[in-house]
Amino acid sequence: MGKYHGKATTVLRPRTTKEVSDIVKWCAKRRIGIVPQGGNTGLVGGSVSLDKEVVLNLGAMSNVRSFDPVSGILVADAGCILESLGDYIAPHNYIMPLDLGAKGSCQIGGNIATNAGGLRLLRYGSLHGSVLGLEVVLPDGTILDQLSTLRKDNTATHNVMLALPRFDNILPLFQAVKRDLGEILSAFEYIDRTAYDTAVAHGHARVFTDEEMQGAQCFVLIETSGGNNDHDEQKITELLESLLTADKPLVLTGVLSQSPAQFASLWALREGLPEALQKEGKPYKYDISIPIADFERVVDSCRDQLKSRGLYGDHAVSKVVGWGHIGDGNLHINVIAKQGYTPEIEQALEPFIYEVVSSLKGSISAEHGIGSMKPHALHYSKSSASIEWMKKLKETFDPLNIMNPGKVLP
Ligand code: AKG
Repeated sequence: MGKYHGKATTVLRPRTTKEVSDIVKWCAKRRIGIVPQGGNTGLVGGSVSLDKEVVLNLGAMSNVRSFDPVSGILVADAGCILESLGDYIAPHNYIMPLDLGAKGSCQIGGNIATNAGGLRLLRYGSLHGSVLGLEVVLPDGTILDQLSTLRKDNTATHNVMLALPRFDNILPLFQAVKRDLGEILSAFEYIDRTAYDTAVAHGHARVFTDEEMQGAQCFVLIETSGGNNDHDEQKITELLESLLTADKPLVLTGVLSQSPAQFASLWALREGLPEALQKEGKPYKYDISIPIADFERVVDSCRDQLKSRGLYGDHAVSKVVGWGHIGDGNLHINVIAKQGYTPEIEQALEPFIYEVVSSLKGSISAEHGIGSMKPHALHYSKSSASIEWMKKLKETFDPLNIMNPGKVLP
């Protein structure tokens, strides 16, 4: 994003837990701040040194320690890349219970540290629910070994992309899909029209013909992951048929992937949204949770807010787009500043967006975390009592405040 600029002069890349512990002990003794860093794919400046702290990069710790194909328990170093872990267990018919666009670079330690949400939260729940144990180096250098073990899953995946004539159809559609697919539904992703058009403009394969696109206001990408391929395929095919032949159809049209390549291509469009938008300018990113029914209205209100300040147009903000995970009420808003970040645009957006979120009793950080971007705004979605207890917890583990100072807490 080019938005956060680290000030570290030193990056350390330990290869073992013992080396991490030695580094932390050494820093604790001298009260040197440490910024733990995984794949550096975060969007809120959480893994960037704000004031010359040492960066402790886990990339050189990338061994799988063990995998038990019967229980499905995987024990891996913090620096293992999410996608590599997926590749490692795939021959045993397993998948990781987490998927996100950054999977080719992000690391499992960072995923767990931030409790990353991603595309399959709907099916597998919060990542922390899949973590059986951790080996942790505490801020005084002590190694806390709490590794233990997990469960089994074999999956068959399919996906379908649907074009909708209006946003208001999303909620009844989500209800119908949940009813018809039940437990095999693993993702239900929303993409607004501008986001879809941007992805196609930057090279993603178009899913619908020009004719089908007429009147399409938004899109939904649905994925199933069940245990029986024939059964799952039948269910998703029947779902599509019933949606297309309904008396009052909720969708204009839909495309069911017919091959692994097409399955991947539908996901590539969805996962490629951040990169496509980045090609158009500097993105202001808001990762919020609000009631699903308000997704479109909130994106529109951001655009109106910029227009009211004369900041909408090629001279300032060229696009305001929304997409997200319907199942979790998680909306990603990207505001594209064509000529770069400016204080005027930031002041128009903040605290405006945080106030809107607060009025809807939502969260200012659905899955990206607080990092260094949002500590000042934490009070919009956490009570002062919660913040006080968060501070007490932090003090308990890290009394010297050397672990990632300046992040999360105001
Ligand atoms: C997603 O696409 O699901 C993300 O978490 C990225 C959101 C963004 O780039 O604003």
